[in-house]
Amino acid sequence: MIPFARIAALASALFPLLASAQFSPPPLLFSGMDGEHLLDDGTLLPFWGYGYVADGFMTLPGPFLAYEAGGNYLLSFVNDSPEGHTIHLHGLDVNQSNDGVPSTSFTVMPNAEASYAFAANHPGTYLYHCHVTTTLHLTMGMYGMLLVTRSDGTLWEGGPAYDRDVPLLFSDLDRSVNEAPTAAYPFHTIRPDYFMVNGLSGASLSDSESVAAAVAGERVALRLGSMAYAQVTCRFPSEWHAEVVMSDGRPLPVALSVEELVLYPGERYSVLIDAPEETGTTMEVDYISMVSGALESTQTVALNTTLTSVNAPMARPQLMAFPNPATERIHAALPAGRWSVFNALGAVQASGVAVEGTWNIPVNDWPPGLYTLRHESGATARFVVR
Ligand SMILES: [Cu+2]
Repeated sequence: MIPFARIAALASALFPLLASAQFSPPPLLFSGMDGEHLLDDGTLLPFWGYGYVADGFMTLPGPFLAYEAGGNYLLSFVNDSPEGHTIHLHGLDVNQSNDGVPSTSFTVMPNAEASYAFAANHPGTYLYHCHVTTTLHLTMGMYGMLLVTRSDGTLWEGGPAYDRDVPLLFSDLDRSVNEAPTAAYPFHTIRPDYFMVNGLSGASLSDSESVAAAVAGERVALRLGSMAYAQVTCRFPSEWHAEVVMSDGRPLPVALSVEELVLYPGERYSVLIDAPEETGTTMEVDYISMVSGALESTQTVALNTTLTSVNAPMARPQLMAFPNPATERIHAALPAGRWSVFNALGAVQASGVAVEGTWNIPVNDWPPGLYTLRHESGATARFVVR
């Protein structure tokens, strides 16, 4: 397999504007404080976060970013919110002025745009997050994962070859904080009560066919990172043959075969697994309170191994919404899974869970304008209502 195809596949899965063959740095991000995240029970929870300017909406977690090792990059964002924010590149070797810590570098004020320069010298798994009033801005949703990958299909120079990256970002939140952030003080009383992998929880996570997907027989690199308050313990099924090979963006001297792996807040690991023939084998993720030691939640990630080629469905399925413009109803051939429609201001206009077949919803009472339909796989379609 051409290693480049893997990076292009990853890139196209993670950012829609990079579906072309050429690997290039991610496009401009924006920060906002008016996001709405669809919870597993169908309610919408306010969040702060990051999104692509070209998309116009934010995601929780923020966009997955991928860079090719060896390059020098600028990560840019525009602050489209009423308060200052930053991006701290957690674990990357940046100089002080690009570190995103307000007191030692700079804060990006409302309506300002800024760039962070970094050299992607060490392939690995990293995180990024806002560093302004970090406890609050982080629990509100201002974080994401960043990968530095190699073009030759190995994890590091002289390291093991593999076929596919599967990023899994663990996080949690306290719903009462997201609903009333100004009442979040004192921060030591924050007690997360919603536990996520890549922003999904409960049935929306365990039923997802796009969170972890591979071709049976592939060597898969699980890119694990934790932004949770809780201690996270991953329990891998024996048929995955899980091997920890990297920690915090550096190779381990010796690969460790594991059935369990503990991640503390801010930690990252790369774990190689063999995608089994059987589809739907599951990894359990325990969230354990670091205050009380109690098990707070167990989330389930199912590995979908029904992919039949190296590119699908990592290549974003193309969504087509019709008729466009729409006046009465909008239709789309939507795969099963959660969907949202965002208006031109990035607010959720409608959301739900598609079962299968042809999806359609009424738009006759919607304000005229441009809307974006987004499926949980990351696929999007734009349409006009008038
Ligand atoms: Cu912030």
